[in-house]
Order: sequence, then C-alpha cells, then structure tokens
Amino acid sequence: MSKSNPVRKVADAVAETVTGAKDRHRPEVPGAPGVEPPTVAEPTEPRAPLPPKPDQAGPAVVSATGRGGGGRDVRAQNGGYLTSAQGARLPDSDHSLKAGPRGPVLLQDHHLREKITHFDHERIPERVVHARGAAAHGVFRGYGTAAGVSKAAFLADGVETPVFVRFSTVLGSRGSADTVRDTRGFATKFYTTEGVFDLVGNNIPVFFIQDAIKFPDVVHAAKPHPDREIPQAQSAHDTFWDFVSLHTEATHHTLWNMSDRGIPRSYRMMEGFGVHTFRLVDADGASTLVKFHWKPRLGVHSLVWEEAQLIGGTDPDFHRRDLADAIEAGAFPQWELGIQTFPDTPEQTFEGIDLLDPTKFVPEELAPVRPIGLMTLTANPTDYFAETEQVAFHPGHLVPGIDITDDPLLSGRLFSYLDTQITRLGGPNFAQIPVNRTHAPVNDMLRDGFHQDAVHSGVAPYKPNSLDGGCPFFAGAGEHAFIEHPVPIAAAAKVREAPASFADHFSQPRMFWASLSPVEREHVIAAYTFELSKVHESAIKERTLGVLAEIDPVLCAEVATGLGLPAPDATATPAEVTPSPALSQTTGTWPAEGRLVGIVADQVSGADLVRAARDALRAAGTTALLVGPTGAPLADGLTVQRTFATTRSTEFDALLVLGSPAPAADDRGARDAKSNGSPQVDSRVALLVNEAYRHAKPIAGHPSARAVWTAAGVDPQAPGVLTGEDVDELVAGLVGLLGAHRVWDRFPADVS
Ligand code: HDE
Repeated sequence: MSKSNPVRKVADAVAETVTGAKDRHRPEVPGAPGVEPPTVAEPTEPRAPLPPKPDQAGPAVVSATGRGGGGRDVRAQNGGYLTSAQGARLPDSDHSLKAGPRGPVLLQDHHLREKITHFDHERIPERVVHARGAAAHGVFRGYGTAAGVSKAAFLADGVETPVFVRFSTVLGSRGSADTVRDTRGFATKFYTTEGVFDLVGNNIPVFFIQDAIKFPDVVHAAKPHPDREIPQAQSAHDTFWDFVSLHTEATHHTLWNMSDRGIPRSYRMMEGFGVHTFRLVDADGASTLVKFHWKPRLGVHSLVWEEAQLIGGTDPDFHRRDLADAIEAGAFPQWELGIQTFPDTPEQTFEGIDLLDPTKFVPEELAPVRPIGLMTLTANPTDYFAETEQVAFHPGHLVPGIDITDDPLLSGRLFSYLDTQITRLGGPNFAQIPVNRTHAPVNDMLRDGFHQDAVHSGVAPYKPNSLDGGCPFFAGAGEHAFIEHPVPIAAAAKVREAPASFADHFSQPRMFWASLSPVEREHVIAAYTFELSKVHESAIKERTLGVLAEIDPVLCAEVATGLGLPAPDATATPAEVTPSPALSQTTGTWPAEGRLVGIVADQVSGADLVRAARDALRAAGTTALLVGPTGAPLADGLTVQRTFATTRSTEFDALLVLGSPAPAADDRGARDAKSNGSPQVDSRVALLVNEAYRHAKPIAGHPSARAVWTAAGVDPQAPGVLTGEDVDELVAGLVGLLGAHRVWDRFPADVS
C-alpha cells in the first residue's frame, strides 16, 4: 500500500493520537512471546515481573461502578444520573419504548431488555445449608500467646487483622425466621498478610455425624419433608427424628440443639467452636493439636422457647437486627479466640477422648481454654448481597502455622466448600469477588473461567518456564510457604470403617445433661417433648425415648410423660460421668453493656424522671428504648422509640416502668386483640410486663407503677422485681440482675 493510499493516511493519523504508539520500539520479527529473551538455563531466582510488551494494553483500572482509584465511593453505585449498565445516561426508565402511547412495545427497546434481563437473573442459588445469615466486619488482635504453638503471623502480639464474620442458621432457607431451634453457624474470614484463614465453625462444639459421607443424609432428614416442603427451618418433624433416632451418633448434637444453645438470645451472646481438632505448627516445625473456641464477652445467653416462638412472628429478623443495631449503636460485639491444646501423639486422644471424633468435645475443666486474641465487630456490611451472600468460606483456606487433622468430617468439608461455591457463585473465580479477596499478593497461575476480573500479565502461566524468568517461584518455609505438616501415617488397609472409639454415642451426652442446671434441664425436657409431639409416627417417638433412656432415666421419663408414652429402660448401665460446670449458662456474671432495656412511660410519668432513667441506663452501657402510648413525643420532647401497640416484651432484656399508663386510645379489642378491656392500665403494658415477668427478666418500677404490677400479675416481692423512688438505684439494681442474664430464681425447677 503506497503512502498516498487514503486508508493508510487515516491509520497514521490515528496512530499519531495514541500516546507513544508511533515512537514505540518495533521488533524485527513481530510475535515474540515476551519483552526479553529467556536464558537457556532454567531461571533459579525470583525477580520482579517483566512489563507487558509495548504493543499491549489492558483495560483501564476502573471499578465495577466505572470509577477509578480506591475507597468507598467507587464501591457504591451512587451519583446524580441514572445510567445504563454501560454508563449511558438515561432520560426515562418508567415507560417502555412503544409505537404510540398505547403500544405495541418495540423489540428494539434495548433499555427495557437490559433492565428486565438483569432482573430475571438477580438470584443465585442459596447455600444448601446455612442459607440464612447475617454478617459484620471487624478486626482481630493477636495476643501473642499462641506464639509457642503456631507461627501464624496474625496470632502474633498486637497484630491487627481485618475480619468478616457470618452467623447463620443451618436448616432454614434465606427468608426463614432467625429464632428457630437450630444450630448456628459462626464463620470467620481473617484477611491475614499470609493469605485468608477461614475458621468455619458452629455455636455447638460437636456435630451430628462423624463422617462427611453422612452429611447429605442428615441434611435431607432435617430439611423440610420433600413432598409438602414443611416445616421450614426446624427439626420438629418426622424425618429428622426418624434419622437421629436410628443414627445414634447424632444423639450428642441433638441434645445440645434441644438445650438452650439451640435458641440463642443474640449472635453477640453465642460461643463459637471450630468443632474439629486442628493442628498448629510452630516456627521450629513442632505440632500441637488444638480445638478453637470463641468466647463472647457478653456471656452465653439464650431465649426461652416462648420468646423464640413469639419473635418468629413479631420479628423474624430478630438476630440480624440485634447484631446490626448493636454495631450501629456502638455496642461492638467482642469475642476472645481461645485454644485448648493437646499433645500431637500418634493416638490423637486426650484423657480417653478421641480427638478425631467430631461428636466429642473436651471439657474445659480437663483442658483450659487459653485466650490467644480478641475479635471486635465494628461495622455492618454496606450491601447484603455483595458481602453477606457472596462471601465464600472454606475450611481449606489455611495459613502457615495452622493445619488440619484426619477428622473424617473435616476431610469431606475440604472438598465440599470449594465445590459448592462453583455452583453458587457461578464459576471458579469467586476468590476475586471483593469480600473474598485476600489481602496478600496473589500469583496463582489460575487463568480464565467465568467472571474473570483479573487482567493477567506475564506470558507463561505454567511451571517450569523461562519466558517469565521462571516466575513465580516456590516459597520455602522461610518465605511464609504453607507447608503441610509431615504427619506420619501408620500402615493401614483400605476400609470403609470407623475407629472403635467412635461407637460410644451416649457417655458425652450424659455428661452434657449432668452439667446443666435444673432449669436448663427443664428446658431440654420441654424441647424434646415439644418436638416429638410434632412427630406423627409413634414408632419414631418410642425409638427416640429408647435413645433418651441411654442418656438419663429422668430425661426419658419426663419426656415420655409429656408424650403420654411409657418410658423404656436403658439397655446398658449409664456411664459414670464428671459434670463440666463450664457448660451451664446459669452461672457466672456478665456485663450489661449492649443489653436492651424498655422504659415504659406516658405523659403523666414526668419528663425529669424519664430523662434521669434514660441517662442512667445509657451511662451503664445499656440501650434504653422509651415505650410510650403513641409515636408522639412525651413531655419535654422525649422521643418515643416503641409504642404500646407495636412493642413486645421479647425486645427487651429488662423493663423499667415509670408509672401506670391509662389505656391508650387504641387499647380496644377490635383494633388490637392484645387488649383485655382493663379500665385502669393499658392492656398492652400489662401484657408486656407480664411476659417479661414470666420470662424471668429483671423488672424495676417507680412506686407509681404499682397498678401495673397488679394488672400484670407481678408479685412485687418476687425475685428480680424492684420498686423504689431512686432511679439511679433502680438502674443499678437492673444492671446487677442483668449480669446473671435472667432472674433464674423465678424459674424453680422440679428436676434436679
Ligand atoms: Fe458446613 N457447609 N458442611 N459445616 N458450614 C456449608 O458451604 C458441609 C459442617 C458451616 O456463612 C456449605 O458455602 C459438609 C461442620 C458453616 O457461608 C457447604 C459437611 C461445621 C457454614 C457445607 C459440613 C459446618 C457452612 C453450604 C460435612 C461446623 C456457613 C454453603 C462434612 C464446624 C458458612 C457453603 C457461611 C456451609 C458443607 C459440616 C459449619 C455445602 C459436606 C462440622 C458455619 O459447602
């Protein structure tokens, strides 16, 4: 083509305008793979990456919102003008493009198609288990106390590591209620400098099964019945009890579920457990077996069953709301991470407990939990889907210094979590989703795939290579490599079998039962009775009573009485067990910070009294909410946060009643069925106080609240009921009582 060719002239003109394009180096022979010729010998030293070839360019580094740089603004979609997904500003998004106002709609309406097509694909598969969750961002600070057992950098003294924590229920679907009786997930992603570490645990230290191959069975049994798809999010049905009564290794976890642990008061008040035994490795290569524990600063606390049921209707988002509100209010939830350590012996047992059996735990009295760091949750997610829904945990996300054991349940999980994300998050590149990105440099040689966000440079995504100078190189232990601990494996034959010790399904459940206080045992009896009463088939109930007989004759007899069935005898003498007092929630004292206290008042109560009460409660670190007759402010502009009609006792950990409010205008049966027509005291206030009293919550009142006590059936002399003039004293009394979670004396128990 000659210089005078008009096409060539245009091409030259375009080249002039592209910065540097005209002057750049032109190779003799185009097509060399990289900018530098390789050496003949295989490179032996890592080096800085070579630049791309001069003829190459990549997309400009802009965020998904079309903005460059970093920071919060580029992550959010915000700005003055509505645009298409390609950034073109739009004049109208309310009307389809039509041939005239009455149509027809034109096929050429690409904006309509983009909007509707994207909407049609908004959903991704929910998690097969743990679908319902709530999450928060925070920070973990190492105490350095694990340095003797693990070389993990994030455990070193004072090191701060960002974390993202997702709490969840196991059985329910994404829209199910928070307060169902179920195990809770407690999954933590640590964005460490050595890569992501995920601690994917539960609020119960043991699991239903000992071998991953049984997971589909237990989940299919616990999920709703396959024909009617009921009941949602709970175990009170035939298939669940059919399975767990036949597969008795589930006994221990089921007993924990039937205890108060199955209905936590708050995510902030749950323990977390790694469940499996893990292996820590120190800087010298020495290994220690460990179990991970999260200890909540606020103590372990649970709902009572009636509260859980009421909340299921009045506020299905109870746990989500509690977590988000607490963080927003500055009551940052905290947990200490702790470890129980055991010598890494070939037997992998401790005090006769098989450490590879995930249906067993080690009582803290035998192996104390040593704190190794503190986690504080400080921020709520900005976008539920982007963060809480798309976060992808995996027990195989490990860092140097933390390794696995041969627990057969853990082995299956190492396969499963990676696998599930590929379907759920649409391909193998889920690690590039912002919430999943490691904070350590990635150089993984993984290429392509759906939703590839990275624009890789380098020409040799394989090893060995010389074209990229041999990069990337392997790291050694000195360069923070994750090196599997070289655990010796004894000679063995291939079998489908479990070790003999895995066959003991009843002694630890018996120990758990023996460790509970009388009131907690009453709750367990009630839970079994409730759940089994929902079972249709008598054979399943009878079989379950047979399992309970192996745990404890009183438990079995009491549940049998509730079911109207005979109590069977145990087939063997129950094991002699030593109780573990650390398992009970009714001992110990905890901070009242972040607990919710309702102040009941009306216009008559007096602004000074109400303000003094509110200020004293706030000063004590509690969240005080004013409950008034309507949404109108009380005297002196005091903001009402809840009304008599909208509130329920389940919102509060304690009540402070400042007067005896007369029936409000809407205290009428036709408008609010909670009304009982009482002429003296608003019926909803009486119900509020009555429920709080029955649920053993601390209650305090000004002398003017006496009529409420009477209307609510409250005995002013009962434990945990305070009456007095001095608001500061009342608040101090409430705070003291909250330290025990509930006024347990108000729940006298018959079983012991
Ligand atoms: Fe999970 N589990 N699990 N699990 N698990 C999942 O992973 C699985 C087990 C736990 O908030 C899934 O991303 C198998 C024990 C939590 O995103 C899936 C087995 C423990 C979460 C999966 C187990 C857990 C999950 C579903 C038996 C406590 C929620 C979606 C071998 C130590 C994490 C997903 C989150 C989620 C499989 C047993 C805890 C399907 C096969 C034991 C907290 O991969």
